[in-house]
Amino acid sequence: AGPCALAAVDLGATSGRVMLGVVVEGRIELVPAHRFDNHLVRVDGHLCWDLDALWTEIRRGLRAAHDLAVGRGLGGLSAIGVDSWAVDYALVGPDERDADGFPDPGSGTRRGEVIAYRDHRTDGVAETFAQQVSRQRQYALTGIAQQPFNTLYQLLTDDRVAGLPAGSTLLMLPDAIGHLLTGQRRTELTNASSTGMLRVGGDGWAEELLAAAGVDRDLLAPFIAPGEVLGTVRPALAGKLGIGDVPVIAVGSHDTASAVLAVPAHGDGPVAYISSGTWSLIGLELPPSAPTTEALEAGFTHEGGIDGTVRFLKNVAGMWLVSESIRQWQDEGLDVDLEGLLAEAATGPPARALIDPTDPQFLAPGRMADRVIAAARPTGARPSTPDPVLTTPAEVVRCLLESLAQTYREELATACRLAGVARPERLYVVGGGSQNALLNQLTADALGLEVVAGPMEATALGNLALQAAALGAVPAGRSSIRELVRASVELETFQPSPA
Ligand code: LRH
Repeated sequence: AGPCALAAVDLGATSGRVMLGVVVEGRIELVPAHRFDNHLVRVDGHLCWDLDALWTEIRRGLRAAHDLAVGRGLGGLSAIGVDSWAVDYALVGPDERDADGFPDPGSGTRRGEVIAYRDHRTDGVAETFAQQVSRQRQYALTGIAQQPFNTLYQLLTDDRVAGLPAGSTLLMLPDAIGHLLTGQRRTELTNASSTGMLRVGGDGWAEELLAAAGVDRDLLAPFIAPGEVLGTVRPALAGKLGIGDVPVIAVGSHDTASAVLAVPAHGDGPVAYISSGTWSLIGLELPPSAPTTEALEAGFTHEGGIDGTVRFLKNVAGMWLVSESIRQWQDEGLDVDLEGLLAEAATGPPARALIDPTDPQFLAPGRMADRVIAAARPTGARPSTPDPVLTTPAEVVRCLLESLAQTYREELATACRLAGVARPERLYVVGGGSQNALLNQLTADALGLEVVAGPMEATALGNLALQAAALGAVPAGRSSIRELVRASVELETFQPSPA
């Protein structure tokens, strides 16, 4: 097949991007078409995402990607795929009808804001719901870790749902963008698993949970599997963007599903990875298995992946801890940035104190550095060090990175023990956080394992690679997609220090 041009819409909690992927001779060349900021906004007392602003940037990005493709003599885009963070959703009203009663797909408007998963509205909801359906029963049904922000718990507090007119739909964020693009309403399966309402294995909704939570089945759109065509860009929109009738392909729309697809691993054995960004998602890619009580207690989840795989992983607060701390210092007028702090932390002494990055107290935004300093406990060697043991921003950053590395060591060991798999030979770190050389080295040292870092744009690459496979531009299947990834990117390897 000749070269083809694909666009990945890839939304992260702090930034979004539209990437052009040019597939040629077994490689994907990644060309940034448009990057934009994303951040939480407060509306009516809730933390929300500004979907209107994101939609404006997405359209700009698609036009830019199309222009880049044309500039390369590729004629335009052959497909588009969308991924974002999981669990959050839009409520979309029914489509308008014309004078003859025919619906106009894509005309249904959003009802209210997209409330963000870090909002306080779900405080205590999971605990209350567990009195109705036990934690064990929920876990046996879905295999999903009971985090406060699961879509199920968000829905339980969402008083807007009761007032929705017939024909309204809950669309997960990438599905809502798919609806804006094509007018089609579908629920992509990898992201559906993040709701905490899908049966483990992904063969349908856990009806028992829907009934217990009072979730109306009609609110949920039919499923679509990654690799299937969602639809074609609506003619009016395609006309405005000047991009023609481009198909939108469902990808692993949960960003972590796309990221793990782009892990540059060889072979079929269990792959150990960290998808490192706002969160550090650490775990194993496994065949499906029944969720166990031990895994529930250890906080591990079974997210639905590509090719029927399961992402058996734990959510560890990742670069969020660092970026939120930096936001506090900058608000206080300190002249600090990530690059400078990492350089200082790398040459500074080892951390004198550590925190637990899985502690839910770090979920909410605001005054992160203060919370870290208050929570930090002196490391074993100096238990009597008086508080506070962290004083400078670089010390806080060093504490956060060492805390992450220690947590990775514990959680990977737990994952292997629970899954009954041997300790892996190496750990793959993908995503924006894989650029953090200090963290990679600390991780290699803490685990005593080789760390392979990259690709940085794993979510976009996984998104593009699945589109390419769906179009037949590259062979389908995880191992050929990973071969394509390896041929497309430069990786860096970190060996554990001899000491
Ligand atoms: C990472 C991520 C993660 C989810 C969280 C809500 O972006 O999708 O996999 O747990 O956001």
